Amino acid sequence: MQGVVLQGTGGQWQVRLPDGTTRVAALRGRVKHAAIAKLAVGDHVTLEHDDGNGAWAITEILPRRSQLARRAPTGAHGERVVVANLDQVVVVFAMVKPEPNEKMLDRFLVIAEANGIAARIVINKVELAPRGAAAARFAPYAALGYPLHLTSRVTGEGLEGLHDALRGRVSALTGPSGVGKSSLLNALYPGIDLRVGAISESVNKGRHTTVGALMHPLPDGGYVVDTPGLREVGLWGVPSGELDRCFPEFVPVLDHCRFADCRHLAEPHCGVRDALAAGRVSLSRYESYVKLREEIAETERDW
Ligand SMILES: Nc1nc2c(ncn2[C@@H]2O[C@H](COP(=O)(O)OP(=O)(O)OP(=O)(O)O)[C@@H](O)[C@H]2O)c(=O)[nH]1
Ligand SMILES: [Mg+2]
Ligand SMILES: [Zn+2]
Repeated sequence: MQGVVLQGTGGQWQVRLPDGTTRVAALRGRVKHAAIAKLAVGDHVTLEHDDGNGAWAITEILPRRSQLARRAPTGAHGERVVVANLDQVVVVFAMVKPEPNEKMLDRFLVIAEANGIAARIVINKVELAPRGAAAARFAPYAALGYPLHLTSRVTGEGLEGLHDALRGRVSALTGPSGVGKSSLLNALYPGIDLRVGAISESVNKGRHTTVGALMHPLPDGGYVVDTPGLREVGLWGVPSGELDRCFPEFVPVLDHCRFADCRHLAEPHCGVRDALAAGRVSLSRYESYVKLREEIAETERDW
């Protein structure tokens, strides 16, 4: 029997079967040693009923199509997978209350790009800003190829498009507190009460085992992943030399750089800086690159 891991705490994993029911299962001894640090929410697993004690055991982890990993807790080695088999990262900001932050947006987009996961952008509370303001401000991101949803929980604008984008996919919703992530999900799925954020906090509280993420099945197919850890995922494991590839508008000009290992900071004959001077790369995005590059340089040695 196969299922999807919805959550895990202290070696007990909640696994959802194709019929929608869930079982609590533990890793079988033989799998355990190799896989204990690797099994993650979102994994597809095979389950067996142990004849001896009637418990369910996870006997196999099926190959992943993607994963988000973060640095292991202090004192432990390597990385921890936060969520497996994610189809997309949905970055949510509000037009006002709180104000959107492009630097933070760029950070989330880079995390998605670095992990080979598609990203889309939701700008909520658009009814609080002058008409057209959100579209104008975020048009550069749409031009980069990131699907852009302008939504309002109050007027219902954009909700249908967002619903279509979530249907049948495994999505991680992320973004600052108060932008309306829970409100949007509750509007799209009445009665489901996802409490994105709230659930993870209460589950984490008072326990020493870190809950990487929680998967919520959606009534019309797909899952929404609540990833308190997306911030911690950060830029862990992104080599500084690969950061430029996480900016889609840099990619076409990278082979214009004279040096193969160009950092695009002060080197002469740099394709990225030429594109910046020509207005084909925005200053805001370039600044994000420089800032993230510095951040990686500080932590890279610890990997
Ligand atoms: N005006 C307006 N207010 C909204 C809209 N969507 C949500 N809100 C309000 O914004 C506040 C925060 O919404 P939440 O859904 O709790 O925000 P969240 O992103 O889930 O926040 P955290 O759980 O803290 O991460 C609430 O008071 C909502 O009623 C909207 O489209 N327009
Ligand atoms: Mg919330
Ligand atoms: Zn360069």
